[in-house]
Amino acid sequence: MTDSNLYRLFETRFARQPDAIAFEGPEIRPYTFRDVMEGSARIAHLLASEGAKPGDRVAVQVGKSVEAVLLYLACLRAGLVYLPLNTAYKSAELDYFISDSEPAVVVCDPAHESEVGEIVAKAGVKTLLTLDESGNGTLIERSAGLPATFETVAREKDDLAAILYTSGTTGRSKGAMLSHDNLASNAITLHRHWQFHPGDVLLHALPIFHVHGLFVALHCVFLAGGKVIFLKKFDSADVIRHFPASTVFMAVPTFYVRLLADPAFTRDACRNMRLFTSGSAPLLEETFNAFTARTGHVILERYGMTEAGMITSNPYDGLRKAGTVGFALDNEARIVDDAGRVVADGEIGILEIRGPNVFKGYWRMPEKTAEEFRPDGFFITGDMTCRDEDGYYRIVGRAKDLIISGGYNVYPKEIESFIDEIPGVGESAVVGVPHPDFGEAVVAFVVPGTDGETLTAAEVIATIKDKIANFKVPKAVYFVPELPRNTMGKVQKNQLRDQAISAAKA
Ligand code: MLC
Ligand code: AMP
Repeated sequence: MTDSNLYRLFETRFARQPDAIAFEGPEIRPYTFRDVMEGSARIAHLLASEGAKPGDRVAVQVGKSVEAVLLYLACLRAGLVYLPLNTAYKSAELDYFISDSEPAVVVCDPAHESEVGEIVAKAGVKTLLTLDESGNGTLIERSAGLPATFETVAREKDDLAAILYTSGTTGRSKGAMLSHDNLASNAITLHRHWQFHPGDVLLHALPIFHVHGLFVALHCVFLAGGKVIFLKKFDSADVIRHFPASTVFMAVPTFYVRLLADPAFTRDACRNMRLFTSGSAPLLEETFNAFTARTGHVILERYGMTEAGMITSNPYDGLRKAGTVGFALDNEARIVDDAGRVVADGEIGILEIRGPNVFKGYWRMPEKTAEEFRPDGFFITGDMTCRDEDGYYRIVGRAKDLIISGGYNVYPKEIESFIDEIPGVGESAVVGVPHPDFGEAVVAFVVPGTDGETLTAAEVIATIKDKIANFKVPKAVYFVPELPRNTMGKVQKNQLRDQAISAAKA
């Protein structure tokens, strides 16, 4: 069997320069590639000694630290399936992810140990370990004395490397299963396409529990053997301070909006940069143009999703067109109409893709998986797309009822079901409206029930804030006597969106 373990690919680069710096940053000590290899080996030993076997899941909800990255690499090495969870998720959300994925090990922040402990006990998970944002916790204490080498477990191409939950249009989140080859093929493609090289310094300000910050950013720099300047979170002033020592920056559009609002963000600050990429949400043309005017750099916009990593990208050499996401990467792409026929250039349809980067299906949801694939193996992205006369793809909308706020996905159905449970609520509808910072913001419309005359917007917000991740909480709640419906009884969300935009202006 040829070994397709993704870590092997990284290790060839790490081992070439063990004493070079892999990670550094204002809030962390420097880590060499030797530290990365040895630290991940120790954690792999600990996980294996806890009885976690290849194919078992390791669910992780921890703050951003290099140790969290080492934990990810340790899972790859031990053949375990890494399952990162957004730190904003609350108990009810966590409960679902843990009971659905049945992990062998859960790693959480020590501050949440008792509440996660209850969930873990209920789900029958054997091992709970802790890791805080400074890289301390039982995960590190208990692995510290273990051997610094580990025989990386051989994996086949289709063996799972990670499961990332994406919310479902029907409310229940779905675990996208990503194989070693899904991740490796995409990493190799991006490394080549974006011309990564050993001298690269990636300024990393994204969270590391989603595809963008974890796979896209880190895999490119790992394959290059470059260095990461590791920031705990995005802050304009910090980022600007570190640009002169960096060459590459990957961002969601909100980062660029915030940078442009800061007068300290200048052409001079970007003097050593070679690449700025944008994705996870649409980049407004005005942001794209303002960025070029300010810095002289042209943002490279790319498009992707959890289920497939990066799908299209503007060219590294060649015209990067505002409002487009460039050309298909190493996957096939076609745009089809409702009847499944390929549309002509310039016409809008749904983008479908097929290739080595496309995931293996949703965890324990064969029907959902089947619904989202065509018989010939193309995956239906749900993104409304058109291809222009030069072959560039434009994402023009979404067929799926999805809001993307600051790069995070919010599915209205999930929020509506939480709101509907509040006493005094008759029914609700959630829509996304344009937001200057987050691109889109979540707002809710509530029809009070018979017992809901005194219910207030503040009460609705406060009630669901306890239950769901903060970024999903509506920024505004409007009360209406009824929801606008078409003759089929379907809620007319476009009308609600217009209503919310007018209300915000008033
Ligand atoms: C934070 N808040 C948000 C929010 N982020 N509200 C809506 N949308 C968001 N994205 C809320 C908080 O709940 C809080 O509310 C208030 O804003 C301030 O919180 P904060 O923690 O101080 O915010 P901040 O740190 O400034 O975070 C904003 C951000 C962050 C843009 C830096 O959201 C972020 O890092 N986004 C990146 C998301 C990402 O990596 N996506 C990649 C997905 S992968 P309150 O009420 O408590 O005050 C993918 C595939 C692909 O999509 O193609 O890449
Ligand atoms: P996620 O489920 O978090 O992986 O989000 C994937 C979705 O983000 C895609 O299906 C798109 O709707 C959206 N997306 C990602 N990149 C872009 C982009 N550059 N422009 C527009 N939408 C994007």
